[in-house]
Amino acid sequence: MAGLLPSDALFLGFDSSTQSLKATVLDGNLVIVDSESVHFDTELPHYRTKDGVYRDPSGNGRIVSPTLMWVEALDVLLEKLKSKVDYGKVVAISGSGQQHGSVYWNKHGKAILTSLDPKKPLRIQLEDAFSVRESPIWMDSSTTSQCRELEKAVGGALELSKLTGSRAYERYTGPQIRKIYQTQPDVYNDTERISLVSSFIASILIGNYASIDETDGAGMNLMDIKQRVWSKTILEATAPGLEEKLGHLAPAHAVAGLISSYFVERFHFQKSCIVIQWSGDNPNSLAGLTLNTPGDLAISLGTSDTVFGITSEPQPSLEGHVFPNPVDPNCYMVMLVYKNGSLTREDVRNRCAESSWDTFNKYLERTPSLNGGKLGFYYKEHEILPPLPVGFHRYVLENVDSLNETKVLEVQEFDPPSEVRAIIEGQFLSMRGHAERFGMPTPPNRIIATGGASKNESILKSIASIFGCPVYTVQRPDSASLGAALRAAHGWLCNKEGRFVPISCLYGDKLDKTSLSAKLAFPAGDADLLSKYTVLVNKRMQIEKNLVEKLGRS
Ligand code: 5FX
Repeated sequence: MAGLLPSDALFLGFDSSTQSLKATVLDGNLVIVDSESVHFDTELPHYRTKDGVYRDPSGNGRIVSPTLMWVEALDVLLEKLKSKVDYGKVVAISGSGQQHGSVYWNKHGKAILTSLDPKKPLRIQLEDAFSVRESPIWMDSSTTSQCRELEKAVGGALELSKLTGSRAYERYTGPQIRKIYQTQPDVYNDTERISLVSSFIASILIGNYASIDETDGAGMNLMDIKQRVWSKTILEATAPGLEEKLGHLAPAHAVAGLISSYFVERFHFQKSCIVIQWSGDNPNSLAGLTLNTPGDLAISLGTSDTVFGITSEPQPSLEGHVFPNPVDPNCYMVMLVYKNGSLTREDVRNRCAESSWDTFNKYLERTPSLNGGKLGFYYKEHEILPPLPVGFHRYVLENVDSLNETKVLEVQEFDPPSEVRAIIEGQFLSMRGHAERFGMPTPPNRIIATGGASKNESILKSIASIFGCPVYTVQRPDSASLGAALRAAHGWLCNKEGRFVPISCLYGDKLDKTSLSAKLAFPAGDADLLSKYTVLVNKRMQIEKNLVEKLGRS
């Protein structure tokens, strides 16, 4: 804006997420001009994924996705978008990838990438480029022993967190790489380069291996978060020769490379179009939501639910994650992640609300705040936070309204409307409890809600009551691809100026004229109700602690 971006230029942002590949196109005024998506299960049914993934039926927690499906999705998406968007006007591209997922290029990977034939689709050319055809993704929970080994190598979980921003998590890429090295040494030895989902698609776009960016790199348990370099101690504890397979790190606003001739010839992109480093989906959402004030929180409601904010003084702990901020090298983002997000809400909707969001919302509106003391814990997948296995747990707290010492009774089931309120209150009480414990402010200044479920007003109202702050929404729930398009514009500007430029320069005081502005959806809930929820949060955290002691992964 303010003349910093050419008015006739376009900026293209992708989001390669768990269930789909999306694209958002911004013009030089930061207004969305087009968007498109490819849904994996329905548009690429030959991969036979369910929700974009394969779950190991033996229940060992292994969850992967077919790497080639992501490639074919790019073929299909670019075809779909070409009738709507003049690719010749796109001056910069960036993207977002589900965090932590990894791709293993074999010894032919680079040669294949650098000689793509524009007459053929990508999928058939990349078929033989990988040493393993199925990529471990963020939903995987099969690497508990590798996590403990990495923590031990640096003196414990807290030490690993101080060094890398997180204790070891099963879905993190370092433990995943170690598991491949231990269980499939041939695959590991045959691997020339390891990419994250983000750097993987950037590699295809530039026709060469793209660097991993420092922000998504922090989701691997391998990077020294302060120095922003690979930690030699942890690399050695993970697998031999790993540094070479990872390549260099790069800041998120840096240029990954020029678009490859494949896309120039096949889709008529201009030769000078640059690809800005791709990053993780949550960091891109942070950018897309223009989060820039400590005290603002974002809640992203998608396949995973995440809560994040920014800080200049991170204090990594045993809970949550710290990543470099993708649009401000001087500060960090802090984040909590829940695996049981939209798919678990949908499960309750299907079981209790006639598979209808209207009925679900009617039940939510009809039941009282605090749910008469009915508290539920719903883990359809092994949960990350808290680390609990698949299972549903329901309790009734007596006298919840009077704030007296209550008796807690475990029960087998709730009536359908109470079950609906129990999952929604349960998810947000947990977010509030863990966000407070992680040092995020309470009540926050404001919450910006994004992701598919942020369209649901009944859910937003519950967030405003439980957190006691106003809730804002953005024009479009797909903040990750929007954030990627914005980062494309930001990277383009930094490159043009030859120095880092604060991202706010792009919109100045004209944010409300762009597609990035947020609007008030609900004011803060009332103070009396907030204090009752405060009591309920504490009770819930106590019950959760007991569950973790009884059933939790260490
Ligand atoms: C973040 O740490 C996560 O694991 C998830 O939010 C994934 O990024 C979802 F794609």
